[in-house]
Amino acid sequence: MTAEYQVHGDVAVITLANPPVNGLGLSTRQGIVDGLDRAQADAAVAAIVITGAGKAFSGGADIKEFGTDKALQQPNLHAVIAAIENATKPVVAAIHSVCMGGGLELALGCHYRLAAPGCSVALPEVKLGILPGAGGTQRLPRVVGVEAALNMIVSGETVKSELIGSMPGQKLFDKMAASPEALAAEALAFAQSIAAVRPLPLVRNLPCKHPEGDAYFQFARNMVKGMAKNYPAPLKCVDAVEAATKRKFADGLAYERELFINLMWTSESRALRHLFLAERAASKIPDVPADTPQRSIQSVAVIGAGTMGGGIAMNFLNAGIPVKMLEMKQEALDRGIATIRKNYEAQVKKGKLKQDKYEQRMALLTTTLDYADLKDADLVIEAVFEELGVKEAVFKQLDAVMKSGAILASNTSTLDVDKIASFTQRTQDVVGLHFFSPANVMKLLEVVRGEKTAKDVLATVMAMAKKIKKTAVVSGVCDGFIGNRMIEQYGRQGGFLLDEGCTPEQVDKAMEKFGMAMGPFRMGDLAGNDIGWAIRKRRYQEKPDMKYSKTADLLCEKGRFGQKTGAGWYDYLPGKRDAIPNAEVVKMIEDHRAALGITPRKISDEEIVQRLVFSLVNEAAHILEEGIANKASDIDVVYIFGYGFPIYRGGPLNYANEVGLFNVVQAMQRFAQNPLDDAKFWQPAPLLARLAAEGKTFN
Ligand code: 3H9
Repeated sequence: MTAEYQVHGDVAVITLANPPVNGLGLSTRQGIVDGLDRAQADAAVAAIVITGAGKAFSGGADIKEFGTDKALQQPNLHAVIAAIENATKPVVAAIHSVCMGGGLELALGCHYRLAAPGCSVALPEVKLGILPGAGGTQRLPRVVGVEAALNMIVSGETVKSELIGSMPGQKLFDKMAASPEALAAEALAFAQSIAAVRPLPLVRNLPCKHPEGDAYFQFARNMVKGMAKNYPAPLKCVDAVEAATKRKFADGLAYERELFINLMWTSESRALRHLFLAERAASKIPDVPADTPQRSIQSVAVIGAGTMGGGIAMNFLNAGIPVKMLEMKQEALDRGIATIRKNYEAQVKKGKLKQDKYEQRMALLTTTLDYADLKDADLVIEAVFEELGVKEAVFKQLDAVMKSGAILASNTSTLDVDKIASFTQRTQDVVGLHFFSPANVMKLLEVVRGEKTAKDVLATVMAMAKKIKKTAVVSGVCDGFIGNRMIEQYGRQGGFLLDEGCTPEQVDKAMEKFGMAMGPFRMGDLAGNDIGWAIRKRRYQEKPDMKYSKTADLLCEKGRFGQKTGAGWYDYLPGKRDAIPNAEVVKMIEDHRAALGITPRKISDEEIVQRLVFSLVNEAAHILEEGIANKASDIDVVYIFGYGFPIYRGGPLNYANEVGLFNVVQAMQRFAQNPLDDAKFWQPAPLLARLAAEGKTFN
């Protein structure tokens, strides 16, 4: 049983004990009900306290139980809350640290609530694509008012307990404890003080009205509709809270339950729940246990003050870690510093950063032209030109000067990290840290594990990623690692589609309608088409059999490198990012098509989406099978946080699971029949073929 029972004097204390956050799984729910029964049967007990062990009161329903039989087994959370409400002795919730979702709903079912300051209070279900399903939408408005409750429920955002405690007229907390440490003793004393009070107060009996009624909810609905876009849950939250103001409590509760169950079955909720677990799972490396010792990172050096180096440096400055930046020339350093300043100043102007914080961050930044000045850094990250010879020179220098035990990292996006490590005498200290541009904004960090990378280096950089608020995913060494290796196939399909009859605009629109932050051609213009060009030139040498469309090369030959040159697949006005279709580019594509003797055909958006997304899926299956990625969910995390894949689709592999792997393979077999496509590529990866044949998913 994951709830403990103790009696202190005449007060029984039920302690939720289901680490890490006291999720309300079956055994915890059963433990609460058993505790209530024991306390009521014991004549010496006058009142009951429910609290949580460790670092939470409760983080809510056990997310890992969703979709399993356990979630359905009695006592469900409704039954537990009913048992509390119907208890013959007063039940006091002693709340601390984290009180979220079902945890808050449980507390709202208690007769009294005592909260420690500093506790994070939320109904965050909407972030999982659902709504509070155990009375949260019906009880919270009764204790904090309709508007505050709707705000919390629709946003899912956390509010600190002391803030709620200070709201005039709030009835969520009957008392605030003096401190988290004082909570347990104060809860016992409070329980004794109200032990004899009858009738027992119930939140469900409080009134729930909004003075403007219909008008308010119409207004709220309009606001939420604009923001919710592809997510059904937020609008349902409005419906549920409105029901709290218009229906009898029991009817409102039943309506909430119906909405909750319907949302639970949506693909959007499955995607969000998948992503919640995937993001947390990404930080776990199968052969690097959680207790692996870590090296200390007190200072960082960055080689290269370009866009990438500057962005990387900002991450550490933001986290309060001193950075020393190295360049070959003073002018390059000056330019780099000016860019960092410009970025921070833009944040100050927007009110996102306080002036004194900006100054504190800049004070942590120093520069040098001399490698010897870097020697004491705990971590050095190289962000120089993407060419092996240049990397060799840098790593040889680093090997010569850096202190023993320093971690040497390369920000390479495609090059062989093992080769880079071999330029040093300390291959165990070398790792890839592939930041995504703009490095101070994008959440993804691909950690590239070399053949010799030491386990403590991996443990250290994974922990460091958390500190600088990145989501880190480990990739093995291969050309392009997880993300760029997959994007190459996606880009190739984009090229074939142009040859066969599409315009860049049609492809981009189809992908953006699917939910991508940007279609492939707008993305190329943003990243710089010359980068892909350089990679392709290398590929033409290394993989002469690989089939490519030549349109992207023709574009680059015209100098249309993208936004930075004001012209790429589209035109761009100075200082603006709007992509304006260009007739000459369309003509260039048509001429090339004619030169190849291809008669253009009308291609549906569905085909565009399937070819692009399933190309990611097939390459991902190879990546998984080769052990480059540890698990399927890591690949989804890479695509959501690094490539703008729609969150509500949960990543390419989650999407493939939703479509059904059998259907994915069928589509691939169709694409393989197209003589203008690459039939060899469309042979389903063995792993994919096997899973599809067995009726399984990537999970
Ligand atoms: C709900 O309550 C539905 C009801 O309305 C109706 C029911 C009928 N369950 O984030 P962290 C695990 S829906 C199980 O890194 P932090 C997490 O997987 C639920 N496990 O820590 C991870 O495990 P591991 C509504 C959970 O300190 C570990 O805890 N509640 C749950 O940065 C640490 O997580 C939510 O949506 C859970 N509910 O933040 C709360 N929550 O170590 C979602 C966490 O194996 N949770 N875990 O990887 C959070 O927002 C944060 O995790 C929390 C801690 C603030 C609690």
